[in-house]
Amino acid sequence: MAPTLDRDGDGVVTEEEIELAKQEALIEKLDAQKQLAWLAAVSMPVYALLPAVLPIGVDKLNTMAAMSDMLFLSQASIVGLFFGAQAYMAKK
Ligand SMILES: [Ca+2]
Repeated sequence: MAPTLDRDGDGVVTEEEIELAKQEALIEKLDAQKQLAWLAAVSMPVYALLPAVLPIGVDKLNTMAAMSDMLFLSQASIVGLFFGAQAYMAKK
């Protein structure tokens, strides 16, 4: 069955039930953003340590090195934007 806004099953969707659904949607969105920021933050050291633990040839190392600038810049941007948004929303 599809999820419904009518939580207590009385057949009526009240203002509180709508508000509750909105808050849950917001929390879900913030959780997803937090996961994304974590993934971005963790991927940087993992990417940096990969050549140390994996037997990677020089050719592939050169390719990884060429990609690392943009990758780190974009991942750091995601992390920075996440914390920037957190600070902005805390001020509001
Ligand atoms: Ca209800």
